[in-house]
Amino acid sequence: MTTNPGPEFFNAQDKYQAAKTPEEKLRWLEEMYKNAPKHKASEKLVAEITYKISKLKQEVEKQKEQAKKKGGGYSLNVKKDGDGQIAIIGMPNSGKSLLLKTITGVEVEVAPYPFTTTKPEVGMMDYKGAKVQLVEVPALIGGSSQGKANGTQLLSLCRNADALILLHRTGEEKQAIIKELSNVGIIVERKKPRIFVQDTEFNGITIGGKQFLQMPEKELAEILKQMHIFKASVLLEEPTTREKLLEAMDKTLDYKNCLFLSTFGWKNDEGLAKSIFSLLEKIIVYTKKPGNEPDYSDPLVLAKGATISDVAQFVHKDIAQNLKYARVWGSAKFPGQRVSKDHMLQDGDIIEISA
Ligand SMILES: Nc1nc2c(ncn2[C@@H]2O[C@H](COP(=O)(O)OP(=O)(O)OP(=O)(O)O)[C@@H](O)[C@H]2O)c(=O)[nH]1
Ligand SMILES: [Mg+2]
Repeated sequence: MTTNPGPEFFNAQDKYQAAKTPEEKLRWLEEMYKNAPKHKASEKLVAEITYKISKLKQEVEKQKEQAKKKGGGYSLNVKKDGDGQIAIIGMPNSGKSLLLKTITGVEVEVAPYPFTTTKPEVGMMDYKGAKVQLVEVPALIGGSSQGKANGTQLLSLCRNADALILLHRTGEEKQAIIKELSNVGIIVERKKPRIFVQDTEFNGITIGGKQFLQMPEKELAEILKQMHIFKASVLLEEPTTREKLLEAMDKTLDYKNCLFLSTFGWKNDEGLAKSIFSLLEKIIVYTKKPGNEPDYSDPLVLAKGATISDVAQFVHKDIAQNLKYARVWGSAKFPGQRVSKDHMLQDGDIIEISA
């Protein structure tokens, strides 16, 4: 019996052999893996590819780590302020300064020539009383991830931010920036895979959510073994191919929410402010004292999933300890319902704490 790979396989193999960087090699090896025949006679071929992939992954990760360390020389990072920091990024002349100026009112230079902005510019956006710090990152270019035009420091600003706004004049510009980000392990166009691998004390690998597994169990165990993981509990919450599993286990990746705006395609309105604020995955809630109106001027900005206990902590530690109950308008079943400490809040809720 022969292994009989198809033309896609050989095409990928040619590209692999011609590839110059470890990233490119990895990409084509993964392509070869996808197109390799999966039967008894080709086991050896597949095992070889798997081995090469795991070696290359290690090499790529090591490079990324070193790139991160190199960036430690000096830093442009902006101290965080407000309820979250969002970096505005894009190629030269993509309209970053105009966006920053329009939304926050900060005086920055907007000009038709490239590289007008040479250092991070900062402004504060108000959204329903929440404060969002916006930082214009000087222009990124093709090659930023290799350190071109201060790229290492600029991408470190991106890594440091809680979320990103990417301005682009064309689809190509957008893709080019996404590539620079992903070269340094910042992923914006997809979410972190919902695949969780946890060490356990028990021998062997247990798998929850097996219906999502898109490879033989033996292969999953084999991949973990190659990473020196022999005891683990694996939980799958989405279709899990080999590529997804490797991605989920890649600790060097940094997933960020990103709003993509076309240079001429945005309008300064409530919708834009809302889209920007929602990048932070936070909620805005208001507190009130018994018998008083809610204080709309001083909202609390909390992480999504926050509970009454979190609000009490914010108000006062002692109150948190002695908290008996709270009343909630909004997410409660009826206005002013009494709820317990672990009641989960929703955006816009009004909370009355009684100690
Ligand atoms: N008409 C129009 N012009 C825009 C828009 N956005 C940017 N521009 C123009 O494009 C040029 C560059 O805008 P900037 O905001 O300075 O761009 P930038 O991305 O900050 O540029 P650098 O700091 O040099 O990287 C300016 O001449 C702007 O007036 C827009 O939405 N509409
Ligand atoms: Mg600018």
